[in-house]
Amino acid sequence: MLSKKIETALNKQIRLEAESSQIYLSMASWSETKGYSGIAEFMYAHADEERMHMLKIVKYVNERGGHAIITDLVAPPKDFKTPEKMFETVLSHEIFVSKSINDLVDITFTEKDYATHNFLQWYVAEQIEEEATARTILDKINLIADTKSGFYMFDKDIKTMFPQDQV
Ligand code: OFO
Repeated sequence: MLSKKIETALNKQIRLEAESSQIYLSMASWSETKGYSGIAEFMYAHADEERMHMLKIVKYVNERGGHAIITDLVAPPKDFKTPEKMFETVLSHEIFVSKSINDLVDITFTEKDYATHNFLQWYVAEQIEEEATARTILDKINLIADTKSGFYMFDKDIKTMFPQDQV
């Protein structure tokens, strides 16, 4: 049985994962309208992955005798200016999510909930991957430094970096 404190913290994380999914869905849509088809595919896949992160917690909370709450969500931005700025947002968002997961892990210690601690280890590892992917993409974008042909190659290349490859 989950303590109230853990249940509340996990519900907060459910909402954050759902909002992450919406942010990446909005990025996918923006990219598609700008003709960045590779980036759009990457972002659609990333949005699905975040939804899966959310669902895993929903099921865990209910399985442990809690109640996973599905709430309204903060609307994501709809314009991301440039792919570079967009991926900077991805990186800072993932750093924010990692901090939230770390705070959750801290609570499992104070609540002595080692099952939830164990459950969260998957997310700890996943966040390392997600931050690394965002950094790699930003490095690639910086390397091509706005050349049209370089960007064309990058947009093709990113299709091989789908987030679900890491799962
Ligand atoms: Fe990209 O974050 Fe989920 O966990």
